Amino acid sequence: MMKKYKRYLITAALPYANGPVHIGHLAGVYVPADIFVRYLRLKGEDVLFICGSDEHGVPITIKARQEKVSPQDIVDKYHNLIKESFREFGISFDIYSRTTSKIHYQTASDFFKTLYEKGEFIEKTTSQYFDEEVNQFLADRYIVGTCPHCGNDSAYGDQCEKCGTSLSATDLINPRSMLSGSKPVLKNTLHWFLPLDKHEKELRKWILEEHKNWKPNVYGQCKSWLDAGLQPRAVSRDLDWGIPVPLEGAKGKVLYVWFDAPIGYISATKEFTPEWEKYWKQNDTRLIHFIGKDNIVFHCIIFPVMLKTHGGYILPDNVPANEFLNLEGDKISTSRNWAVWLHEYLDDFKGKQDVLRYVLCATMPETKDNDFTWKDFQARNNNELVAILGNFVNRSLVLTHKYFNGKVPEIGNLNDFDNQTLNEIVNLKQNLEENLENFRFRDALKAGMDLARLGNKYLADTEPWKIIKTDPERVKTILHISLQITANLAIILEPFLPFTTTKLSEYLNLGKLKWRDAGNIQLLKPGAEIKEPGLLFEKIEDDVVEKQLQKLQSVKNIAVQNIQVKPQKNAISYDDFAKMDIRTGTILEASKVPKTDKLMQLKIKTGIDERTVVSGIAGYFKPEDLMGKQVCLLANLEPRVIKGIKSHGMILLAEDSDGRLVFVTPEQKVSDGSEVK
Ligand code: B3M
Ligand code: ZN
Repeated sequence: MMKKYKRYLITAALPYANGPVHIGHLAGVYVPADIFVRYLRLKGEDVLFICGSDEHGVPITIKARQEKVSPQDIVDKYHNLIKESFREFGISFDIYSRTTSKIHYQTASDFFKTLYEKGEFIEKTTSQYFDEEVNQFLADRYIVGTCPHCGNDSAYGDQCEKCGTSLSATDLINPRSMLSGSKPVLKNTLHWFLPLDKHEKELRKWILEEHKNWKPNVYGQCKSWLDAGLQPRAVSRDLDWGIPVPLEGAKGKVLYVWFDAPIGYISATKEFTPEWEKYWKQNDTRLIHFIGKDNIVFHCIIFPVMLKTHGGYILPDNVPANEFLNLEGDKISTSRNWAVWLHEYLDDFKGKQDVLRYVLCATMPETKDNDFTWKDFQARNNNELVAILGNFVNRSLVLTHKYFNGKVPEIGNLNDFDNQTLNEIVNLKQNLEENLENFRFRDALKAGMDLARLGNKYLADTEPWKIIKTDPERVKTILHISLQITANLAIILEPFLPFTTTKLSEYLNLGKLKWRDAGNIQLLKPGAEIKEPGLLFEKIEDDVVEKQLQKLQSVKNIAVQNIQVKPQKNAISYDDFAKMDIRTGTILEASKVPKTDKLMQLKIKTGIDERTVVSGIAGYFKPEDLMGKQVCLLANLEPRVIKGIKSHGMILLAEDSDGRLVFVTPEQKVSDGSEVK
């Protein structure tokens, strides 16, 4: 059972207000958070559910430039769209605030000032790229250049999206400003750094010793960060969009978005209740952050350091981050419009919020990335929601109206099957409870659906419609038990399917039940009237799914039409080309480079020798698929050390317009070392 806390403070990651919410956000963060909060409320717990729009940061300024509007216009548009679509989808925040609110500006500024006055920051002057044409320092995403590791010429100042290496802007070869295209110059600028390294020892104890119960994907990522050694982290930026650094002489500098955003949880709580400190400052509050895996370091390392340094705040008891959801086998991408947007789903599938809640929970990427397909969406709706849950509820209520005038019949003598069925109701409730309390949402939902399966089987095996003429007393008992099961479903499925269980409770004339009522086999009294049921779910036909698949296909087609084939590079002489020595080779071994997302270490037989090559392909291929593959290799590229590994050469790959990487290989097998001319 959960450790007893007086109250719960549940936060959900603040979505960037530079675009709509999609199914990846929902499966990763908001559906699990809402399920957990609804469960706590059903248990009668004192719980606050906090969220809001994250309205600062460079992505918003980039979007504003693209759309030739102000950043405020962007955040106003998307904040309202996001807030409304969450409401319509039943994500039951107590408050959905925003980080451009006055209370947030005040709270974040005060928070920074407290740390500053405690002397907690390191003040450091660093040299940053500055665009003299637009007279502005360049944030990492505003600088592009050639990646020193893989040669990608559109690497950003903070990361090369092709090989995944994290970079600092000064690593880039031929850096260019995204604002003016000009070559930026390095200029000194003062910033404030949070000394994470100073807290490494305490963090190791707090996480690695005191929170071994955190999900393995979260615990593992924190351990990697700690083992790699923490560095001081800048908490300010040279930007004109954000919360101004509240210090004299800090003109043109704002709080780094990842410093200000988590404080948004606090300011939103303040906005919601004057009793906010009870939730944030008392140890009998359980704080839980629901986030996606890309936010783990900010919620498990950086924000806790901020809270501890400030003093007086509690720390999160758990951070059950989910992995990512893909769509039809491809990564969801806002920029490529490869997504199922929540507001569009709500338009296309009116009244079917619970179908999506159900599918996203049943396929939730709890421990590894998972895939959403429209075919699976249709199958789960038709074969599970309609055929099991809807069918069972419908038969129980319709037969009660048909045989007993819509009144709950008396229960008679019970046989073994009856008793087994009644006992199973309690077991399934306990199973669901135990899974939910351990953030195993898929298993919890399965336990809930197993109760509907139990009811379906009970009716199918007792066949009341066959014995109504010969043994109406027996039919009374069967339908009495079936109705008690439907009443239990109305409670235990509420966290997952709130719209459906509201309807079911109305049909059964059940008042507002509590979690403790589940497992009770006398929720409905004999003689109580129940309503004629409507259909809880309806079949989704092939044409509905086809329409969604066509919508995605048209996204793909537009992407193909918009292919921006890169302009040809400057002409070179034959002699320049002749200097390159390209050979065929065979991959003997392949393994991922630890602590990187996309680097692979390869051992290649080149006919000349066997050598190590590091390549940015781990995000595209599995090591086991590469063994024995013949490749082309630029053999005489000067060796370079990448993540501590000496790499001798470069594998040749073709990058398709949709970002896929394909090996350039001879069309027939040739001997290793064959020259490519
Ligand atoms: N705005 C969401 C993201 O990284 C980020 C979360 C902030 S929670 C304080 O997609
Ligand atoms: Zn790269």
